[in-house]
Amino acid sequence: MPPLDHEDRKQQREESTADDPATGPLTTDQGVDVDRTDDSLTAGERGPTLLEDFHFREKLTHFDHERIPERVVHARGAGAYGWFEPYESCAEFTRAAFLQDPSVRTPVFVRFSTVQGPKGSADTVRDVRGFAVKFYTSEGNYDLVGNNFPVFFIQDGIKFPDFVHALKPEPDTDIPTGASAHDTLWDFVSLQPETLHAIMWLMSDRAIPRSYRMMQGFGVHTFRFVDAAGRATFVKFHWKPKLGVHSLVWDEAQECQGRDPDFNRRDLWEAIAAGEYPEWELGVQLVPEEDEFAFDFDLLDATKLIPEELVPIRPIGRMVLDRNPESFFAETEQVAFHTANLVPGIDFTDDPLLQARNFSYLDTQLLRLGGPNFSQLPVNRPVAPVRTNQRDGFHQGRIHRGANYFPSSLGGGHPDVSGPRMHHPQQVHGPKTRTRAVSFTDHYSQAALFWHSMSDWEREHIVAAFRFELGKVTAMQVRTRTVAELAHVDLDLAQRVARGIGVPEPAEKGPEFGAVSPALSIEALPGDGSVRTRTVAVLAHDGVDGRHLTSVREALAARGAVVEVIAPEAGSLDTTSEGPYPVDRALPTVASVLYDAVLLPGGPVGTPDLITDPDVIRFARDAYRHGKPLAALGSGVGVLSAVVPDTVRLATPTSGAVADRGVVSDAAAGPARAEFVEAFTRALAAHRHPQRPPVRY
Ligand code: HDE
Repeated sequence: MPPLDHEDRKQQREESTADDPATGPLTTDQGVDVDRTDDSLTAGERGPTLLEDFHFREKLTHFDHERIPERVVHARGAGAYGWFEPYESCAEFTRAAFLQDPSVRTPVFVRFSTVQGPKGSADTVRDVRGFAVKFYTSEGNYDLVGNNFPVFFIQDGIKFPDFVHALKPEPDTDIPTGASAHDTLWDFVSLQPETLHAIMWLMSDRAIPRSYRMMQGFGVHTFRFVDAAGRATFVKFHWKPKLGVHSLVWDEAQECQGRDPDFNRRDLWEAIAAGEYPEWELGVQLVPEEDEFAFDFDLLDATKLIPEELVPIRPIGRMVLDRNPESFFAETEQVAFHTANLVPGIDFTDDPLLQARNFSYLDTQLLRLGGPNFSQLPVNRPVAPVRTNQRDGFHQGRIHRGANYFPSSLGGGHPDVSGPRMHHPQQVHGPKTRTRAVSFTDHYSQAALFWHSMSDWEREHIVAAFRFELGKVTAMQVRTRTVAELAHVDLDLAQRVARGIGVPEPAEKGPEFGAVSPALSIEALPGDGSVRTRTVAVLAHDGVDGRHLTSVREALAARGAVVEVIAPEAGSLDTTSEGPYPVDRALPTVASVLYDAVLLPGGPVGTPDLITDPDVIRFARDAYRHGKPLAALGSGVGVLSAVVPDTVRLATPTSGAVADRGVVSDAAAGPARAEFVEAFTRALAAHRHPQRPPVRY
């Protein structure tokens, strides 16, 4: 089948470079079999190591050289392979081959990342997430190197080193790791209002995704599609996750950093390993060239989005990730993305941020991957044939044949240059100038658009995030200056933040911005309503009613959720009705922040232990505070109301299956009733229940 053939080619090329340790004994790098690797060659049993021990020297030398520089930004990441297929031909607006035929699947490699922290930092920090996609198309590699926010912090790439220096840890202490809550970042923000729109996103729950599988991706810049006739259309790219957009809450994200610093990476890996392949829809916003100036912002300004209400998103295809890498270093670490990896039919615009990126990515790979031949690494190698006159250099892996110059007659005139036109013949003129376009000077209206488009609970989280971040800033003038900037976005926002951080509330109103884009709220992105891959912790104990465990597990597993039975000790539980039942995890090894929901089954004995167990109390209370679904069955209902007294106000334990703001209970004994399972599934699908009354502990 042609589509699979194309995919297979990518895999076959990788396999040709993979080694098979099962074919024989350990060898040296020269292929010499090794008889013993635990002891060095010494002069006498207790004597010094001999210089001639080539196995020892090779082993140690290679180890000493194992590290390469980590990425200067986006150092920590996770990757996966998959494929992309268009829904229908996009020939109407682009000639890009991979967007023409719905029966052709193009292989992809995707790397998700955090930005600020080093390679060993935690996943669940407040940060932008990178969303970089490499399409191995039949016309060569196309990289869409995006983020999970649709806007960026600066407008011109020449500011990138300033911004990143301010964002990275303070230069004297190298503190904080993976965090933006420190003086230099906020100093920069308070002096550089163009950052404000992206800062609003950074303070929102978008900056703490529940899963890489549950976040949007954006190309950010305006690009150009070019059709076969050479007609260009402006385009913005959007990835929309099938599972919906879901986030953590800040308290949970922080605890997660300690409980499982690999939370997002593990989630991606485990989902793919379990056959739960994450999927995104690719959508485009198209703007005809003649409408370039139809907006009250500049299409070339990467701090602006095009509200979906103005230009709807047109779905054009889907991407599925279905294969984990085999070698983190060889694949995820060595993958080299570059905004200038384009295919005919997709082109740049003059966005000054994009122009800078087109320089930076190649430059950075030369250092990081040690020379100009990194495109030969398996993960970077195109499936399209490569015929180039580039030669030699460090780590040259190709044996080139024929001429190495153009034109050549001696090489038979190969390769010739008969490919399609690579660049759109855009007209360019103007004086050389180092200025910022006037059309780039509005920094507040879209920050305000974002604020006004949030639901109440999203706004509360944003205010809390500003208070947290600015509350950690030691320079009071930076706090005050930032709040003054926020007043230009929205006075209420600025005053609420000011009250929390001990600076005077600004009284002066900035301009009023009334625009709203409902599509920007997380509430507008619930996903397909399924509970697939959501994780449920069942807190059980000896003497539990086994029918609760089996019925809940069966019902939820049938819907694709992952149920884990957790007990104070590992091994198995004694149940009242079903004998011993395996325990998936021991309570001390897990925490509520690692699950999407918590369920308390019942049973005739043992509940007093649970009610007083501090781990159980913390588990259930955390789930409640973090807005997660909480459920109880049989005598578990009493346990729930004892350990989380606030739930009593929501669900009445005696009146059958009751569900209120994500708290679901059914005091009936025996297997979980369908009514209960349905209510719990709905609560789980909603992901979070932020409308709960404030917690008293
Ligand atoms: Fe990047 N960025 N960036 N960036 N970026 C890098 O390239 C840079 C920007 C993004 O998983 C670096 O290979 C400049 C916007 C992602 O390997 C570096 C500017 C967006 C990744 C670089 C930007 C991104 C990077 C570091 C301003 C979203 C990780 C290592 C002009 C649209 C890719 C590397 C991966 C990585 C430069 C701004 C996304 C230094 C100069 C805007 C997802 O080249």
